Amino acid sequence: SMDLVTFGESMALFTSARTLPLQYENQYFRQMAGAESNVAIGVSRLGHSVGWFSKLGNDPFGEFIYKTMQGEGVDVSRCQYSNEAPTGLFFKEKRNAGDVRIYYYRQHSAASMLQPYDLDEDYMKRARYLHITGITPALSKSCRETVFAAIEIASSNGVKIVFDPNLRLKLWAEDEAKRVLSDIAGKSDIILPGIDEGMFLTGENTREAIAARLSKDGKTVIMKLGKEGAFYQNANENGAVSGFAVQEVVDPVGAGDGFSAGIISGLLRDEPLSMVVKRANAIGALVVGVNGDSEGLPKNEEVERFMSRSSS
Ligand code: CKP
Ligand code: MG
Repeated sequence: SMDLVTFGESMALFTSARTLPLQYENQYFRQMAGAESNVAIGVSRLGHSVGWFSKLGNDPFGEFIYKTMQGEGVDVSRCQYSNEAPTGLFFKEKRNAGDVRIYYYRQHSAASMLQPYDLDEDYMKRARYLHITGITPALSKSCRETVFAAIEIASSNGVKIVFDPNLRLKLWAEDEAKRVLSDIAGKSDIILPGIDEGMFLTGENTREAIAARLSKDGKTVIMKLGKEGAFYQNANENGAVSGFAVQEVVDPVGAGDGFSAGIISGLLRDEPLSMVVKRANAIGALVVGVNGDSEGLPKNEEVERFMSRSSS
């Protein structure tokens, strides 16, 4: 049985080799993207057992993703290839260090064809945690149904659900996103919104008010505040945990997923919540210092070293 199971769309990521508008770029580095696979890689590097699956195109990029996940020590036994549709693509444009823009080529991708039938209930119900992001339900109707089917399996078998809203307004309409993401939040045990996502979901605009709303019914909310750190709340406690100083933000994409990986790892280790959040902050800070969505995800030794050398 797995410490964590997660699923969703991973893509071949093409990062502009230079800092200039994408329409003028003709050289790219191929990397990998996907919030759920980022979290899977992060949690695996921190020493836990992780199962991740998707539906990949039966094409070179699908094989690249599959082998990368396998190489990270993630269980890919439930991952499938489809002959019906290709692996999705994703391009990153660098206008300048602080302005990284993204472009999706993922409509009608293989992953968007995930359906509830693809879930292995026996496999999922034995996990300790299920990680879900708000990207998957935005991909298609069948993906949305798959998310709700997975939630049902988890909640009827005592698997704790960790939910990252990951609001992507490039993928769906605002009102629909609000309705579906609120619905998923209501069925989750641990919610990891950014402050903007917290405002979007609750209509509140202070961290305390957002956290109070989202932590109702025994939930734990851990809200990301960027370089300021995070604010957490559950029925028993709340508090702010300051972030770590970052030398240089090389690439902000993937920081949230690094944070999620840190939270899940800390919860698996049964650490006190303030410590869990502090480690997650450290991991987020380490990820933004490295180019790529998942390349900067650390192993435990590196987290310890970073935390002992930095002041927060
Ligand atoms: O919120 P984050 O910056 O951590 O999320 C990044 C990921 O899955 C990235 O890998 C990208 O492919 C995506 O979010 C997405 O679909 O937007
Ligand atoms: Mg995010």
